[in-house]
Amino acid sequence: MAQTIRSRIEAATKKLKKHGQDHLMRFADQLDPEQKMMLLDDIEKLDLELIDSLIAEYVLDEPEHTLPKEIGPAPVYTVPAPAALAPKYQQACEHGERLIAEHKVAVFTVAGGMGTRLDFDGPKGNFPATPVRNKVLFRVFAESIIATQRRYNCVVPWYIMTSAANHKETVDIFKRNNYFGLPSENVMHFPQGMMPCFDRTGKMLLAEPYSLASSPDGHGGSLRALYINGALQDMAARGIEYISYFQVDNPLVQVVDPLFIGLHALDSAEMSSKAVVKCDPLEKVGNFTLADGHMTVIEYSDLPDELARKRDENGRLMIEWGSIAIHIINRSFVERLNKRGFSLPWHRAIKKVPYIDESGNLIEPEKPNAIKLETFVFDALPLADHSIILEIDRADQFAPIKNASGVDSLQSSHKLQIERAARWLEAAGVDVPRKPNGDIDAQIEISPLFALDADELARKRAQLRPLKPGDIVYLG
Ligand code: UD2
Repeated sequence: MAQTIRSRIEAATKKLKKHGQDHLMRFADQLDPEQKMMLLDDIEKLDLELIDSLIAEYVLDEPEHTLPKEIGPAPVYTVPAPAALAPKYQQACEHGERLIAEHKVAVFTVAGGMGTRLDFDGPKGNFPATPVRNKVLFRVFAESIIATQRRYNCVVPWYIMTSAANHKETVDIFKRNNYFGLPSENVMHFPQGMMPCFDRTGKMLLAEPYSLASSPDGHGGSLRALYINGALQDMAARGIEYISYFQVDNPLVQVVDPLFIGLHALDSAEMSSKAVVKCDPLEKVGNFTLADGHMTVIEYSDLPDELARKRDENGRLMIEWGSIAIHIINRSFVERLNKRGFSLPWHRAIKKVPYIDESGNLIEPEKPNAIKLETFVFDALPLADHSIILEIDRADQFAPIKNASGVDSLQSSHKLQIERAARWLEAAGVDVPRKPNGDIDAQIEISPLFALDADELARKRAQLRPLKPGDIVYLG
């Protein structure tokens, strides 16, 4: 055993030296056997050839984002349906419902991010998100899945991508909560890949004398993680053809949308997206464009302000559609990408990353000191043979919780959740009290188990009572 470890250390040191990274073995002699194994496990997983090329391209150099030559507005299915397309929307809705009922649709949540902006300790999916019952995000999605299964008398399996930093805790949360009411065999957790963090000279950093500083490889890593962790095989065995993809931070997401799935399937698309009209030309969302003929998202940070503000002759923004990170992705598309081999472009971010210095001290940097590399799932859009975009009403489906305060915070999300519930009640004929400034004068929460949409709520009109100012109402 001791011999094996010694020879592994020698081999790792030799390999690292060749790539100028042997400082990672600096403390190896002082580690206990278990720690030595941990360090070796980290290092033996590294693809040092790939890392060398990433360092040259993205760490030592800041690659300039080159915009595609021709950028034009992306075609979008708008809502409500334009008169000429009303029959198609109707047909799509029915087709989507059939695909759901035939067990061909799975839900996929990416929950591997670190959630640092939220200042919350633990997996973001465990963040209390709803305004009355403080249900955590995972419970909200689980209730939507249960309600969908009841409505269509089907099974909708749920795949959840975690990361090394939160995998165990996420699985424990599901176990402690009895999988939020879902059968455990229909819920699968799997971790995404990790990427080492680099200092500005391209050296990998140590988080401990026995482990590398690393971070999740971005939600683009989900396309590989689905494959290497057996999720795609599990889907194939269940007959799943369509993956309904969304981020963990949005409690208003419609986890499975028949219209979206139907339009995507009728148009033989491989990866499609939902979009909103941006509320500001510089809103911090990805921008849908047709770039050199391919559906493409340009992240807000890569879009020059001048282009973001450009308007056509009718005064409309040329690039007016924002991505809210909701997609339908064909299982066969992800399989094809993985079998043929694919790579997504890397994006670099400079962040504060604690590290162990040459003397073995833990340094907590005050300023950003390290480079993290990530890939983005929407960079797979141009690889799809065909892609559609469906507009959604932002107020109805988008209330993300990303920041501790201000824009996209718990406070703004609560407000949007309550306003949606109020609109659904008003549409059902229930009076909702408002303050003089128009704000809703009540706390309202509607569980997806009570109503998945406004129409379902209206059908339960007989169970609804009028609201008084200051009421706290939970419909569950
Ligand atoms: C994302 C989109 C932005 C817009 C917005 C809508 C990017 C780069 N930008 O911004 O265009 O659509 O969402 O809300 O995506 N995640 C992982 N693993 C990772 C990194 C992230 O699972 O390695 C998950 C994370 O848990 C979260 C989601 O991806 O659910 C969003 O990640 P983010 O917070 O980095 O992206 P954001 O909100 O700035």
